[in-house]
Amino acid sequence: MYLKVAPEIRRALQGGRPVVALESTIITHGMPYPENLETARALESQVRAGGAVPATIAVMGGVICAGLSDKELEWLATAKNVLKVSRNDLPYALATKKIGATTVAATMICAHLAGIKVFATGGIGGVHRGAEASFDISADLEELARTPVAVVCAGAKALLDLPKTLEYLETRGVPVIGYGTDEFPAFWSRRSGLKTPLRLDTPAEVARFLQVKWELNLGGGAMVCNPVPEADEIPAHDMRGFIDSAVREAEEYGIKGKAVTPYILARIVELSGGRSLRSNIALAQSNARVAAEIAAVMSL
Ligand code: PSU
Ligand code: MN
Repeated sequence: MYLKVAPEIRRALQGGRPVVALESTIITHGMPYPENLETARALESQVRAGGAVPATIAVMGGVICAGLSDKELEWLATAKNVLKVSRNDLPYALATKKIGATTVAATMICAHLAGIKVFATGGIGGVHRGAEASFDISADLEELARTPVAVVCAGAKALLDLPKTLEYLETRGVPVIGYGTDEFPAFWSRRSGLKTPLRLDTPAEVARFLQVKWELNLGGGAMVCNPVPEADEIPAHDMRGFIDSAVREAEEYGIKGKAVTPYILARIVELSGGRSLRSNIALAQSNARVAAEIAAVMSL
């Protein structure tokens, strides 16, 4: 009723062909223009190159749109005052017919409504540093525990408290899979010093794992952690200074709630002279490709 699925995607889903969902908050709140638009297009191309149909998801005119035209992508990438929509504000964006970009949590919900099982993004939200005082824990984690969609990402953004993020995921029963790695990737960096609880090495292994999980009716999704390609990574020790400064500033300026992550990401792009942005773009593309390969095996 509140869902509009683009014809190409509807046909693919009906024919049992692979589809990969893509989020829109990365476009509106995660990257500056014009890199955001270039990335949105590049992610769709990567999904196609991997053998699947891309479904970028956003809320417009009171409906959830699964699959955006190039004009709509361009419009989102340049629009001001787009809502960042998570589970809590999805009905608000629909009821008021506002333009909303979906976060990982909201994209999972919408993908599930549309019947899409695999979703690619850059990095998920998680437990923020200082969460013991601020209680700032991304709704992405609860969604992973609840909604049966596999999220291919480069781990959680390293501006977060990664050990606490892993603990939270474990408590909520979310499988965290290192894709071809034993280590939990730290978004811009391949290494975090933390182990991933599980490891799988091929799209077929991930597809089989998901089949078993969902046949068991365990509920919830899974996190497939694909480290940033070596050529595009920024070693953790190069990132540390930028992250610390950006997190400290966000605190000093009293940035709160859903504004925290976009603020810190944008500051890190500035502080790193654009280096973090290039790495973010590359890792998101790599994730889109892997997600397509997994979706392709799943529909065999
Ligand atoms: N990954 C990126 N860039 C982003 C995000 C993820 O590479 O901008 C967004 C996602 O939409 C994610 C959100 O769901 O940041 C997390 O926000 P919060 O910490 O407020 O839950
Ligand atoms: Mn938050």
